[in-house]
Amino acid sequence: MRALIVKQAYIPVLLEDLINKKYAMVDLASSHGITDDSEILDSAEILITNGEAIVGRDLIDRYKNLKLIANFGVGYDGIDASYAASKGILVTNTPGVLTDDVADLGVGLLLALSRNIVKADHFVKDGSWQTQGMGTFPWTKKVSGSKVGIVGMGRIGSAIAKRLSAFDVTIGYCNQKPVNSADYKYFSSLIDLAEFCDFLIVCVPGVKANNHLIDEKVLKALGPQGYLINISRGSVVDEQYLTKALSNEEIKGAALDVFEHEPHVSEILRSLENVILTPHMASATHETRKAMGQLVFDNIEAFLQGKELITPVPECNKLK
Ligand code: 8YV
Repeated sequence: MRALIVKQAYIPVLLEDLINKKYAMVDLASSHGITDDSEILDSAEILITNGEAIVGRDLIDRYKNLKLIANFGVGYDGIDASYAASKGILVTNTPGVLTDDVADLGVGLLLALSRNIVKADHFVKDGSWQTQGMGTFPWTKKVSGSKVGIVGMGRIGSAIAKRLSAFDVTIGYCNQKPVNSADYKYFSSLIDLAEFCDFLIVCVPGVKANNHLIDEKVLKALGPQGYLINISRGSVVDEQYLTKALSNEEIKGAALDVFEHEPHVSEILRSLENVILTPHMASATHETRKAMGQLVFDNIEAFLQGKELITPVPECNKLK
């Protein structure tokens, strides 16, 4: 058996079908790519992974003939891309095609959180409205005209800002440096941004430098009337402190699509009234997952045909 491609983590069936029609793929998702099968380890050239999986040095070193790691997702923080590049192994991801969906969910979560839409739905469905009467559902927080802080003004942050501009909100952002094209208020300090805004939306990648970027200090600065929305990576937020801050009402509420130990979410966090939790689904629409799958496939094809990769990660530039 010639194991050309190894599936190291979950990928959707539509991508599997594209690959299986033309190539030999071994499914090692359940063991996260780990195997003792020397035939696979000696011959696999391509590893397919996703945004949540880990492809560290150990795993990379096991595969003696590895040439490409193709990531189904834009975030590739689980892949040691610098190490891969140092061994001449290319890495691709799926930027661009999921920007709209992630931004849409970010805005949807902000609206759901501020207007308490999830609880309002339960209030009607469980008969509370009928028993408690008109006007009994608690008032909520106005979005239009409020202040929004965006942490990370990259592709996704910019798409969120563009959407929210239609709500006449004042947008502030924190980024490594000001973005020239952005007509929004720049903050060099994350604490100042958190103090300024009503809603803080996290849009930075889950790289090591951003680990627990949203910590006790930032949440304290956001304050008892502030809301946090995270659609980037769980690792960016100190989830333990956030849980405490939500329990003690140090902040008003949070909407989270990503978590530190997915799919595990602590019982305390799950039991809180002031949170909306979704299962890392920001890019999970039929249209976008199809586009992501196609992009992974096109990168693989480009690689196998000796053409230029479509979306290599920046670490690969050193290989040029
Ligand atoms: C996916 C993601 O959930 O693109 C990313 O970085 O986290 C998501 O789009 C993931 O890659 C699919 O498993």
